Amino acid sequence: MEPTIYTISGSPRGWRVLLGMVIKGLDMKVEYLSLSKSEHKSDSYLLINPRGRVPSLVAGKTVITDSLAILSWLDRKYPERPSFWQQS
Ligand SMILES: N[C@@H](CCC(=O)N[C@@H](CS)C(=O)NCC(=O)O)C(=O)O
Repeated sequence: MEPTIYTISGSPRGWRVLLGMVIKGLDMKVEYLSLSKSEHKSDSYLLINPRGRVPSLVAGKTVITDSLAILSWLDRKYPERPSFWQQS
């Protein structure tokens, strides 16, 4: 299943993940939640992240609710262009 990133426009932690996607050359689905409508506190989003925070990644049964953990997961799933410096 195609990974989906949930974020809010202007979220610094969301930017962190979107920037990581750009660095890695990934074109993934991004769902923008409305801050003014509190969509990050909606019942449906709280099923993804009970803390009601963004960003989150959903890929099949995999749900990750922290920006650095998302970047780490993306690096393992798409290792071609690593985000993190690796010692050889
Ligand atoms: N440790 C989390 C922090 C996530 C976080 O605090 N996100 C903020 C936006 S940058 C948020 O969702 N704030 C909304 C709220 O707390 O209601 C991460 O790095 O992903």
